[in-house]
Amino acid sequence: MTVNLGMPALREAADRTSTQGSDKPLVILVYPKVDHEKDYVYHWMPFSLLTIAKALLSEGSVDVILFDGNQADPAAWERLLDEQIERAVCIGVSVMTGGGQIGHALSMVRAAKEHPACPPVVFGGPHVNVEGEQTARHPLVDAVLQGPGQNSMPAFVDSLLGQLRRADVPGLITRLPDGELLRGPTNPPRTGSLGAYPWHLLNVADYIRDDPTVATRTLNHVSSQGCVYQCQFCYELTYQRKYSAMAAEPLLADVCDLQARFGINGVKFYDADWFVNLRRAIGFCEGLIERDLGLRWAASINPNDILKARRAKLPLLEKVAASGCSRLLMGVESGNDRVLADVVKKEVTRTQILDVAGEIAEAGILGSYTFIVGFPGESEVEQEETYSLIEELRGLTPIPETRVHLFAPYPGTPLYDEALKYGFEPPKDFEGWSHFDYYTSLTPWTSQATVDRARDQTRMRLAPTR
Ligand code: B12
Repeated sequence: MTVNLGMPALREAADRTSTQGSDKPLVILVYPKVDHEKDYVYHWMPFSLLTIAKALLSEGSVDVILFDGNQADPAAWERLLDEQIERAVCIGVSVMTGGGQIGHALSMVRAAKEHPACPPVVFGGPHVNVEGEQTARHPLVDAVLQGPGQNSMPAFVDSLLGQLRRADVPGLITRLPDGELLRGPTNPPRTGSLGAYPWHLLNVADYIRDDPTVATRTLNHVSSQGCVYQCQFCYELTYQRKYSAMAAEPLLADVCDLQARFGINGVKFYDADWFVNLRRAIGFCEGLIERDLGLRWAASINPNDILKARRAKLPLLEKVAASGCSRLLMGVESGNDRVLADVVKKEVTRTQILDVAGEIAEAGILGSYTFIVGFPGESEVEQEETYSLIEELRGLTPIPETRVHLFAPYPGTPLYDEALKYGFEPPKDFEGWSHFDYYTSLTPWTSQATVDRARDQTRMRLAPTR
């Protein structure tokens, strides 16, 4: 949903930055719009930028404005530029591969560069982390920062303020006048410093959703970065950032704070895998039960987390259910054991998947299972096994959600290289990645029939359950 941000709303946005009268240099952080399937309403808070803003603000030397292209339109961007660009020391733009985000980012940067006072524009985010050099070569991009922005962005700003040499900015790649690339030192994969975000930079109320699988006033949250599993299609593997998570107590404090400030009654976690640390998970559940906040929540889980909890004799799902968790999202990927073991490296079998899904249903939690069809080299018989697994899972109560994705080769992942061998032709430049539309077939071996069937087998709960 695009909210047309009129003048009063923009004024409110300016107030949120608390920058009036401030003579500090300004950093403008931008999360460009993501294009979605029709009727998609879940435009969540840009945690990438909140994390970076928190690091910048903690140094105390700059002001920050955060502009979310999913909430405000191009006219609001123009107005922001007119009002603030003179004071800006740089514009930081976050992009992931696909979803049209790169195209929207470039339009916004083009508009900014029409202002004579436009400061350097620096790109970061998941796409940049894997295609840094290609991005840095685009004429509208002044620099890129690879890796966690909480490390690199404050250093980049210091370099613009003359307090650090450019060559010392971690993760930097920038074009020199002779066309050569200057590179800073490697940005350590250390992340951390999540939580207690500078919420005042956003109008948080705009992000609260009535989510039929969680609660009427649900807000998203990201409480960890990185993952410990090896799924061969996943970007996390490539990025190789060290897994780092907020401990249970500060996370509970964050949730309580959000409830007190914004009256939320649900939290949906978008961590790659919220359950990597089982003791943290149980600590969080116990804390919620103790505080009795009346909150419902949802998160992502790897089937191995449940198997690990069993081996460690931890009452994981019991606590999870008792604490108000209404939905668990699990990437199952395939119903075929060869694909699971050799292609995806999921580290579980079909039998184990059925087993853990049964346990989730018994705990009364809605399972939401995602699958991928069209892996390079996957046979029709193997795909049939995915659909038969979906049928078996649908026999559970509560009836799980199922979503079938088409395999999309994301750059940097092991299966991307495999896809190239099978004839996938990648976009040739930075701009080309913008048209990488994951809802359509991206690979030459995926037929329209495969696409249609995947869509047909995608069944999500769209109507409120209460
Ligand atoms: C929330 C989310 C979304 C939200 C968008 C958020 C929003 N505000 O609306 C929605 C649901 C819209 C979304 C959609 C998609 N997403 Co998404 N999404 C995520 C998710 C789950 C969390 C992102 C997040 O907040 N992370 C936490 C923050 C703190 O970390 P971060 O984003 O990595 O940011 C850090 C660095 O990258 C860097 N950084 C980021 N931006 C910037 C900017 C600057 C200037 C600098 C210096 C640094 C920097 O610093 C940050 C702090 O450390 C991630 C997976 C994950 N858990 O990270 C996937 C992820 C970002 N999505 C991904 C993808 C591919 C998509 C889709 C394009 C397709 C899909 N399969 O889902 C779709 C778009 C659908 C379409 N139409 O095609 C991939 C991106 C891979 C890639 N190579 O780009 C990820 C990584 C999932 C994965 N594991 O593969 N997504």
